[in-house]
Amino acid sequence: MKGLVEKKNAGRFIVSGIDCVARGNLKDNGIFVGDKVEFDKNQRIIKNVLPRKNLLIRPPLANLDRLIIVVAPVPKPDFMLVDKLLIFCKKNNIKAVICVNKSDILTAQLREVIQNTYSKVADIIYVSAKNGDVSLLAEQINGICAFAGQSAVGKSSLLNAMHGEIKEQVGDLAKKTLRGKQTTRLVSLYKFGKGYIADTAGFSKFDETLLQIDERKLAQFYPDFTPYLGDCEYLSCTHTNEKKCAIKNSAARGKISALRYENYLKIYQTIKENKRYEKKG
Ligand SMILES: Nc1nc2c(ncn2[C@@H]2O[C@H](COP(=O)(O)OP(=O)(O)O)[C@@H](O)[C@H]2O)c(=O)[nH]1
Ligand SMILES: [Mg+2]
Ligand SMILES: [Zn+2]
Repeated sequence: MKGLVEKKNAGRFIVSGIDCVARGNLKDNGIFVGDKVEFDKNQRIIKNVLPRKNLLIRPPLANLDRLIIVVAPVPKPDFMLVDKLLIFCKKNNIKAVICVNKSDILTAQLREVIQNTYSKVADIIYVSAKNGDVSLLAEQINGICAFAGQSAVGKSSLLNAMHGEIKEQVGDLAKKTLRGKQTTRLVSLYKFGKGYIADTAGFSKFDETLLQIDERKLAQFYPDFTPYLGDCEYLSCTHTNEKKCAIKNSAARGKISALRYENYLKIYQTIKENKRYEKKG
């Protein structure tokens, strides 16, 4: 039968609630939390790993479906981080959801900035862990989900607030573990609503994903640029300083968010410089 690897520790795996080991010909380090596997329930043996939609290195996690990118009025949003996470999601076939927490102190102005910047790029939801206003977030938990975002935006608070929201399903959800008190690098999946939440310290290595992207293909990871890409004068347009660049001109006319475009230019340069450095070094 088929199951999901929910936990992994020292050669043992929890597959859909059942303690298993891997069949002899399967290497333990080739099976990841999030893997869908074929296993023998009675013998408690994993027989086969099914094809993955993605595999992340840090955190070590397979088949991530959704990344909840949390931002808040305080600390001041780091839109560059959001943009990088969005590229990471696009590259790895992960659905991105922007979750604006601390709605209780959100100004109309910041709300407008967030809408103008991201409404064409990701689903945006507004919640408040403080007010227990988290039902929109709970509804978003579908498939394998993880949280990302700056420190102190309220990720732990949101998980705790949702804990109350979905009472009947959380028997398995260890509150303490989700608070990030775990010292190991191991990831576990916790059943939550219609899906799972990956209990992970964060996405420390997503910058490496950016380096795997050719800077000349970077614009392909910007869904908000897509409608205009065909209008650049040159097929090989880098969308940086070409005169008749539809992306640059759309950003100047406000059809594309100026903030998104500025960050695109910075990320483009970073990738390019890092590559030059790698070649030299
Ligand atoms: N005003 C307000 N404060 C919040 C909200 N959610 C969390 N906080 C506060 O933000 C701070 C950081 O929260 P925490 O959950 O530890 O953030 P994390 O680092 O992302 O896990 C704490 O002082 C929380 O009380 C909210 O919805 N509204
Ligand atoms: Mg936390
Ligand atoms: Zn262009």
